[in-house]
Amino acid sequence: MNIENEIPLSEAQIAVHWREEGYFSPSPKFIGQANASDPSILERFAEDRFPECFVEYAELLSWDTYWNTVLDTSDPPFWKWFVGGRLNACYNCVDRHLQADRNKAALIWVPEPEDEPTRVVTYQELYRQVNEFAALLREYCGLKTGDRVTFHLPMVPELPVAMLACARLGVIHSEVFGGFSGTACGGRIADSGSRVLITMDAYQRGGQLIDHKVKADEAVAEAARNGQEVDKVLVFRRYPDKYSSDTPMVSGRDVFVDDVLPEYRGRVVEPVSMPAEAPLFLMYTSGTTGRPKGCEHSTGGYLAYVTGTSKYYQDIHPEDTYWCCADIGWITGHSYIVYGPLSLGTTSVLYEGAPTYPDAGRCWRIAERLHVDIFHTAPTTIRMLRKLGPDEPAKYDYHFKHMTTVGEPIEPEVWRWYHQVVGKGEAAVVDTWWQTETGGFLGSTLPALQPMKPGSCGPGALGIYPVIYDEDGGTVEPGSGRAGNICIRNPWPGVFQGIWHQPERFVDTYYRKYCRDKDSKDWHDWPYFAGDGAVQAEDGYFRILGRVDDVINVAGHRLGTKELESACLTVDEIAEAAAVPVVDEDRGRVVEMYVSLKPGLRPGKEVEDKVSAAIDREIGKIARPRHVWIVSDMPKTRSGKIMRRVIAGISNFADVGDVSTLANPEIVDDIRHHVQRAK
Ligand code: 6R9
Repeated sequence: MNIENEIPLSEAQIAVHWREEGYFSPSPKFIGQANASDPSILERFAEDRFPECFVEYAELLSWDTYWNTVLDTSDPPFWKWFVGGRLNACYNCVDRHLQADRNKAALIWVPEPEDEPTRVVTYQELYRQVNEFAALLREYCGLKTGDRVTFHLPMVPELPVAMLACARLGVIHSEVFGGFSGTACGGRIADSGSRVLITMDAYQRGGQLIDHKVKADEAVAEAARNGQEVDKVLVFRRYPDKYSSDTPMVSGRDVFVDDVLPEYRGRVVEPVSMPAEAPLFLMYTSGTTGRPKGCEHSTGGYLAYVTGTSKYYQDIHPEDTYWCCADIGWITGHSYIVYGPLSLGTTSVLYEGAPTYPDAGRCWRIAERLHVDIFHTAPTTIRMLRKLGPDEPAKYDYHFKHMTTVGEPIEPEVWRWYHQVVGKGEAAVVDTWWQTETGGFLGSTLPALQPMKPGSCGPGALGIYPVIYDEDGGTVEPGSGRAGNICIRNPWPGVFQGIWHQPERFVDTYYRKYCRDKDSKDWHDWPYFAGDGAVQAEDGYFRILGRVDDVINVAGHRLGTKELESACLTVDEIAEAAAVPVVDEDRGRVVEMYVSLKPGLRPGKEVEDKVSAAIDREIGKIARPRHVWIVSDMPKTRSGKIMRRVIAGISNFADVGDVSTLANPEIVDDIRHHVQRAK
């Protein structure tokens, strides 16, 4: 099947355009205590200080050996940061805090059921657990520096423990979001070449104990179909001494962690001193074409970048109680639940369940009880909380000094509710624009120094120089009101090092489009193409409009249209499929699937259900389409390419653009009639 858009379909094209908003300033109290309150920081990170400015971030870490080169640009665009330096990420997140803060909470885990006790993991306890688990990984699993291991873990403290244990050994972890299906996990196991899978029997979500072990069996089978054998599956138990899954353990392969861990009790494993450029982890994300990409993040540059941005943008101090209400299975959780906050020695809260379970007051009760003072979440959660309990925050006695949003554009109206009602008018708000690939924030406001503007993420972060280019590489000037492709002109320490074992795809996807000279060793010739549409106001603030490629951002999760379409094609009856983004009040965007059937078959609810089930199986329930439309044919170009732009226009009640070049223009009215009447 030939699916391509003549003119690429893009979220940015269906973006809702907001008017420019006014500024908001944080309180003098916030400014008085902020980590970045001296405007000289902006000069220290000015363009003429690049790349040395980032030494300021690197100096927040403890190094075994200092670097000799801050930035090596000899092999563009494979930038290397802090070359010659050596460090261990686990040491930086755990060991170095022991002397002063041994008995301080590193993690506070809140299980979903409110009658289950909260678990506090002090830095000393984290040190013990990480060491014992590292010993198990090394001796029981035979893992060594450079090996990959896949996790398919929900939001439990075992996840950061496992991440840090890998980091201690220099083993590359690859966590697959718990909500993804076993099949999706299996594909990632195979791609990364992991022979160990770490999972859990079950977890609580939305009031249910969900069987998770079943997905491990599917994952191992899928990995095997792709040529990768998994010889060990480590299973954590959600409840001690009890197996909470109906799925049998496979003898010789599956083992309960708490059956083997006692052997490693009290063991201490020396942190392995890793080169700054050694990969720390892989994080898979959806791309324009083909299978998900394993984004590879470095140890030194990444850790320096997330530590620096956690300190200055989220204003994390060691004495804060910080809660990022997101899942560690996404980049946000890696950077801003685990590595950034722990590197700064703060207390990071982990919540297992749904933010609205059992009611819209749950988050505010957690905040009140734990004295959370920094809160971080995504617009989709904010919209949901606002809808279900607009007046709930006022009922609870908590006080945030700072709040963050991430993952998708936030509507100014929703922003104002977040600021006034959730933040009680006291909290500074930062809207942070960035990506799995970028490791940390790219666009945001420094909370005490740059005023907030609802709907805009802000200017480039410290040391980041974004620019908007048009399709031909011309610069779109600030204040012109024109949208274009947002790019970053310079490298930065948090940028990913590559796509796991696909260097060409890495260069093609992110650097080819605006590269000025492929033989150049000068970073100025290699802007990073982010794949987002944006406009820049006169004041330099950016407004992100959405993806310009074939990726749909649903409630902050990236889904590739190709992945969705391939899942549909696993259903026998389906001849062709097209996925389009549709603007949705609660989730930002949702997916609608258009499918056509093989000749002679009749449309019906049964086929629609099969399509939804196939997406659940291949990707996971988060990708489930809002609607499956069965159409008699797809709008196509004369060369047979499906025009998603036209379908997206219909689904969004928007202009479908010029259809005169279609091979079958009459189908447009047919589909419009069918779909718009039913909506
Ligand atoms: C961190 C994360 C990345 C895509 C990105 C963009 C969208 C993220 C945003 C935002 C508007 C923000 N995005 N933050 N859009 N405002 N503050 O979300 O990573 O899952 O890789 O998604 O999300 O479209 O390209 P990831």
